[in-house]
Amino acid sequence: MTEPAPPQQIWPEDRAARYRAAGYWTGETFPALLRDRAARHATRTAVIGGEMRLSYEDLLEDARRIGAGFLALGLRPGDRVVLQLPNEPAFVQVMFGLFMAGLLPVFALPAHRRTEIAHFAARSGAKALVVADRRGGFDYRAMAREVSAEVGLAHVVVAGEAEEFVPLGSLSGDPGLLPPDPEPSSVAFLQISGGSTGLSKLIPRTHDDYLYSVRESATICGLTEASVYLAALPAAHNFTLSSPGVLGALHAGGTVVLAPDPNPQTAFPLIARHGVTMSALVPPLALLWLDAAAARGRDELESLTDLLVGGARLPPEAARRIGPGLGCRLTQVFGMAEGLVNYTRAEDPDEIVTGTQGRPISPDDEIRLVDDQDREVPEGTPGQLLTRGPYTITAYHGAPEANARSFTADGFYRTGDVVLRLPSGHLVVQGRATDHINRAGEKVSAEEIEDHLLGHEGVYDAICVSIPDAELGERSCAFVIRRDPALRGPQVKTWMRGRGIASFKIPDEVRFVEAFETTAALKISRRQLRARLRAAALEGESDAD
Ligand code: OOB
Repeated sequence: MTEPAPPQQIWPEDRAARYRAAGYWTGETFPALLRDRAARHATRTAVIGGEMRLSYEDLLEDARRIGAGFLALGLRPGDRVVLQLPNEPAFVQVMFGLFMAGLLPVFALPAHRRTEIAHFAARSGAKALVVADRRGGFDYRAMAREVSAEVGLAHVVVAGEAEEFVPLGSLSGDPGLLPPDPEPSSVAFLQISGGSTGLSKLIPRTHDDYLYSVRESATICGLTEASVYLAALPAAHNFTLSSPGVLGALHAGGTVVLAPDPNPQTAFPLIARHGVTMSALVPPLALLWLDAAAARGRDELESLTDLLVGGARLPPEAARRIGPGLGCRLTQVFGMAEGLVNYTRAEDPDEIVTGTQGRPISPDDEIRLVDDQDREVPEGTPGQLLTRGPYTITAYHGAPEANARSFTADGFYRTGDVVLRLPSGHLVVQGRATDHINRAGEKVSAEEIEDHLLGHEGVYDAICVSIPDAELGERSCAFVIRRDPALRGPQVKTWMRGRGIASFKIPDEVRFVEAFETTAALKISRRQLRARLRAAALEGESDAD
């Protein structure tokens, strides 16, 4: 097998020169950032999780030890390491440990399972995987064993009881052997795309581009040394990691508190105990927090000044309730792991904060709204959002076909979102042009689910669509033509679970149909079929099983 090429992310030279000249790309790198903050804020608290509390100095020391430990295992700068850890201090320690050693984290989410982790490892050419031992009744070591057998990992490092693997606590090496700082224009890590067509793609982000978005995000959101950021959603997700997130808080010299889950019963006491000032949620969780605040009272939320909401559409009526209901300021965030992030601003009038998804971070974020033929739509008309700029990727890693689909010839990323732009530059997300299900902020590719369903011998064909859902925003519904008339919905779901995929990808509903409508002359595309089935489902025409 040939070694996969190392990830790269290249902007055309004229644009790169412009971004440097404008002061966006400063040449800072992640190792340099941590060293600098440890020097400036040595004894301040950087990270809190459970009963553990790390100062900036501690974090630097741990990162150096862990980074050197990875090198001592035989990994070399530039190697990829799939990082799948829950919201615990180990996540931050290992992330910075990998940065210190010039190793590239591939950020998986705790919900990912064998099939997805194997895909990330194979696609990135990862040499190692870092997991927790067991969380929420799931044994990540058993999963690591299966992944390793499938894709041949050289090392599995486990936070906790390691069994036959390498215990995270045992990693050590000579920090003197850590490599020099990486090139600021080199890839620092790989994010996972939400994926609207088929399997998730890998998103290479550079030190230059990511640190620009982190620094500006921290400024826009007003983070300072006094800020305490609660990571309630998974820390590895782009929203929680950088918008402004864990990295924004550390960039500002503030404190990160890691919540094991985002539910009010867990999060509210943490807010009260640690004086949390800011957190970030997807819309369904924001509504849950509102209900909890109404029921429990707002005493525990005294210190909370800012709540960011993003990842999926926040209806204006819900947006209006957040400020008064939680006693804090709402910021809407419309972002994507591929780059572009929009925020409403502190100085925006209320109707902009509640009625739009913000405006871009950078004056050099270029926005184009186009129709199906890539023609610009008239002012004031919704269009498909294309974007390029100083922190939006120009290509996915090792995916030429996806790149041809997802980027224009002149380097704009096709977000798949349909948006309206106000004269003020604020964007209002209207919907999307691609087929994914945004299930409470988790993006599920219709195609990926259909491919799984087609693997079932009792399934002749399947189409997966999104259906509006009061709690989740959207839920997934699979329309199935069965070969086996005895096949039932619960069986299909159980079988899907056995495929080793994140549980948010299991169809919420399975409906059986006799046939998919096709016209006599022209076979209609799966996209058109999805649109028709979605419309039919909304009218309640098919029978649920
Ligand atoms: C964030 O990142 P991803 O990569 O999980 O998902 C990106 C997609 C967007 O293309 C859009 O379809 C949807 O999620 N989205 C929103 C939204 N924010 C994201 N749709 C409507 N309203 C919003 N406010 O989800 C993400 C990354 C960084 C910051 C925030 C969110």
